[in-house]
Amino acid sequence: MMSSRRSPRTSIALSAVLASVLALAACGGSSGGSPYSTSPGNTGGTSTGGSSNNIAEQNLTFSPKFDTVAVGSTVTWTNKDAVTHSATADASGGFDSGDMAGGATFSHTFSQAGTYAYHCKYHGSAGSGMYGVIVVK
Ligand SMILES: [Cu+2]
Repeated sequence: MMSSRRSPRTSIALSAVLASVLALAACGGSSGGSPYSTSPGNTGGTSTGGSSNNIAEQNLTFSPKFDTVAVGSTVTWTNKDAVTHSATADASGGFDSGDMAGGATFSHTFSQAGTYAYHCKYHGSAGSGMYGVIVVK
């Protein structure tokens, strides 16, 4: 009689183990997210995120790299490097500063909510190198 009680307990324990294995598998299955993620700590940098209408192009980096602005905002990029940069939307037909020599500025007004990924055509490409993301909301 005593031994007959063990059986259900054992199967409950097994179910618990199985459930946690499945939970772990589910966690491991989710991939690392897109390079356009705006979640804090995405790159571990100190000045990658912000909410500014002014973005610096400095040390081959857009700063803030991940920017959040309100609908209708005009964002101005300023090239603080000596080399030529650009602020070019990843999406074709999007905004494009063209060549920006050292000291040059470029402005674009975002009239629609959305996520706008862009890059420098000389030092980056979509999602890598010198790139940035503007979230308009
Ligand atoms: Cu550049």
